[in-house]
Amino acid sequence: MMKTSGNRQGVKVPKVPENVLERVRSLRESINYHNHRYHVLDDPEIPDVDFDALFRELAELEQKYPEIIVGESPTQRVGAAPVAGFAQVRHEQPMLSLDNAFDEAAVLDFNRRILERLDREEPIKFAVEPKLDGTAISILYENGILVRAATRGDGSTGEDVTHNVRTIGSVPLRLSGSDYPELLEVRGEIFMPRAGFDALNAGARATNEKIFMNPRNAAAGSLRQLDPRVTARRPLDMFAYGIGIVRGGQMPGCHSDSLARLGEFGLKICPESCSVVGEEACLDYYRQIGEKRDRLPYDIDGVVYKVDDFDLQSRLGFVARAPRWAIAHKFPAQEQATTVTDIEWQVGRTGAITPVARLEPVLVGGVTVSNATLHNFDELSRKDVRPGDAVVVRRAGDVIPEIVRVKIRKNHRRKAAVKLPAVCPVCGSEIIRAEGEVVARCSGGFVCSAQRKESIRHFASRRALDIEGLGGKLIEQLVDMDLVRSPEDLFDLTHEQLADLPRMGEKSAQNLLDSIERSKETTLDRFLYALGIREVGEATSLALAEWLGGLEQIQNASEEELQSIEDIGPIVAAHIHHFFCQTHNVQMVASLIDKGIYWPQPKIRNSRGSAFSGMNVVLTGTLQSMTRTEAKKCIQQEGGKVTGGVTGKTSLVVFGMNAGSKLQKARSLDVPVVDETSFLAMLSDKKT
Ligand code: D41
Repeated sequence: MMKTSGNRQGVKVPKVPENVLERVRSLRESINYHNHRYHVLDDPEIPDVDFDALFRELAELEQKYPEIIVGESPTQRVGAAPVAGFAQVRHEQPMLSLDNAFDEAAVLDFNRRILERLDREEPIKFAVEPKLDGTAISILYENGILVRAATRGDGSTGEDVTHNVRTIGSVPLRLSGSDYPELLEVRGEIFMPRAGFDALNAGARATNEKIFMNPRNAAAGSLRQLDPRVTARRPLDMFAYGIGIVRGGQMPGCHSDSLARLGEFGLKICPESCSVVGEEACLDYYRQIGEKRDRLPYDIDGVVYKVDDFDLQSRLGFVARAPRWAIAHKFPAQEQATTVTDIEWQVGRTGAITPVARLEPVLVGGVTVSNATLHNFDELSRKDVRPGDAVVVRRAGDVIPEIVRVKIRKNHRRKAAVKLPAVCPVCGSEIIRAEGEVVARCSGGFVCSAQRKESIRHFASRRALDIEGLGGKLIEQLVDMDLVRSPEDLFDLTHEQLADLPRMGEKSAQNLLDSIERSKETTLDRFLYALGIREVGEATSLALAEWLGGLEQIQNASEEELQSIEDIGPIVAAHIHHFFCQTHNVQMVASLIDKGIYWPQPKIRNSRGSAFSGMNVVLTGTLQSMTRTEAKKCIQQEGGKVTGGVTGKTSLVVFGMNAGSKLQKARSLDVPVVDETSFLAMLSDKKT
C-alpha cells in the first residue's frame, strides 16, 4: 500500500514507486505520439475518448505524485497562470521581414538580381511555400524542451507568449528523436484554420462576444491573451518555416532539408512546401497554389520563394532587414470597396431565407462580384448594412462573397434599415423563426416554387446526380412553366417539351435528355445526398451507405440505429428518420427508382469470408498489428459492419491497447469482447 505523499515539513516524502514512474513515462510517450498523429499528421489512430482516458490517467497520477510533474508533460500545456503583461524578448538573431512582389515582372527581377549578385547563369534552386496569413513566431528549444516562444514584434524585440504557444496542440513541448541541436530556434507562422475561425465566430455570435474580422486577427488576438486558458480554447495551428539560432549540433545545409528535419522533430510543416529550379518553375508554383487557394483549409495571401542553399543565402545577405534571397509573391487582394444597390431575400432549399446584398459590380481577386450574402437577419442587423451604403466585400475561399463592414461616410444620409419580411417574397407563405434559431424559414414547403427550384438544383448538382447541362436558369424555366414540380418529373421530360423552350435547340434538348438518362446510374450515397435531407451532406450520405448498405435498411433504420453510426448524432439521426417517415418522401423515392434510377451493389460484403457475417462490430483502443482503417476493412470483407458506439445491438467489441469507456460499456451490457490476439485468430481461422 502506498500513502499519498505530503509535502509538509517534517513529513518524509515517500519515493514514487518504480511502476508508477514507468507508467507515467509510457503514458507521456503514448500521449505525445497520439497528439502528434492528431495535430501534426492529421491522422489520428485512436478516438478522442480513448485519448482522453490516457490523459486522465496521467493527470491523476501527477496529482497523486506532484513531484513527478515536469514542464514538458502533456498535462502542462495550460499550466501557467494568467500573466499581468507580456515580457519583452530581444531576438538574438533578428526576425527579418519579407519583400513583396505584386506581379510576375517583380519575380523575374528578383531572380535576375540574385543571378547577377552571385555572378552565375545556372538556374537557382528555390524552396517554395505558401505564405500563411497568420502571425510570425520564434520558438526556442533547449535540449529538446520548449523553453520560450516570442512574437516577431518589430523584428528585433517581440513579446514573450510562451504560456500561450504551449497550449497549441501542434507545437511539441519536447522534440522527438535525439539528434536535435542543444539549442534550436524554430521560426514559423501561427494561424487559425478557416473552419476553426468560422466556428469561433459562430460561437461568439451566439453569445454576443467579440467577432473577429479575419483568421489573421483572430490568431494574433488569441496569441496576445493574458490568460492561457483562453488561448487553449482557440483553434490555433502552426507551420514551421525556418530556423534561427542553432548551437551544439548540426542542421542541414539548405532550407528544404532543414524543414524536413524539423518535421522529424515533430513540428508541423506546410504540406504544400517543396522546392523548384528556376524562375519559371516559381511562377508555375504560384499559379498552381493560386488555383488551389480556395480549397486550402487556411488563408494564404501569396507564396514565398527562398534560395534553398544556405551558403548562397549568406553570400546574398540582406538589405534593410529583408533578405535578398527571399520574396513573397502576393495574390491579388480579396477585399474591395463597392456600394450596396439593394438588399433582397433569397429562399433556399429548406426554406431558409437569406438576405443578399446586390452590389455595384466590382473586381475582387480577379472575379467580378455583384452579390454578397449577409447570412441571416441577425448578421444583417449586426453589420447594419443598408441599401446605398459603401461597403467592403471579401471573397475568400470558394464561398459566396460576403460583406466585411460598412464604410461610414460623413454627411451621407443613410436609408432605413431593412426589416425581416413577414411573408415569403416568393410564395407569400408565413415566415417562421423558431425559438432560439437564427434562421428564419418560409413555411410554404413544396408550395414555394423557390424551395422546389432549389431542391431540383441540388438534386441535379455535380456531387448529387450530376445532370450535366441542367443549370439554374433552365430549372427556373422548367418550374415556372410547371413542366417540373419535383425531381422525379425530370425523368418524364420529352424532346418536344425541351426543344420548345426559349434558347434551346434540338441539339441541346437531346444533350440534356442524354445526360438525364446517364444520371440514372449512380451510387447509393450520391442518391441519398441528392434527396436533400436536412443536415445530410456528402460525408453523412457516404457513412449511411457504407454502414447500412442498402436503401431499405436506411429507410427503416430507427433513430437509435442511425446514431450508432460514426459521426451521426441525435439531430442528424432525427432529420433522417423524420424524412423517411413522411409519405410524400417515401413516394418520391419509390417513384425515382421506378423511373430507372439504380446503383450497382457495393462490392464489399461479396465476402471473401464470413467470420463476421451479419455482426455489428465496434473497435476501441489501439491495435498493434494494423490501423483502425485496416481492421475495419478486414471486418467488412468478412461480412461484418463496423459501428461507432456500443449499444444493445453490438455483436462484438474488439479492444486494443488503452481501450476506455467503450470496453466498459460493452462489459456492462454483456456484449462479447475480444482482444487483438483473438481478433486476429478469428480472421485467420476463416482464411485458411
Ligand atoms: O508563411 C509565412 N507567412 C512566411 C513568413 C513564410 N512561409 N516564410 C517566411 N520567411 C521569412 C524569412 C525568409 C525572412 C525567414 C515568412 C517570414 N519571413 C516573415 N513573416 C513575417 C515577417 C517575415
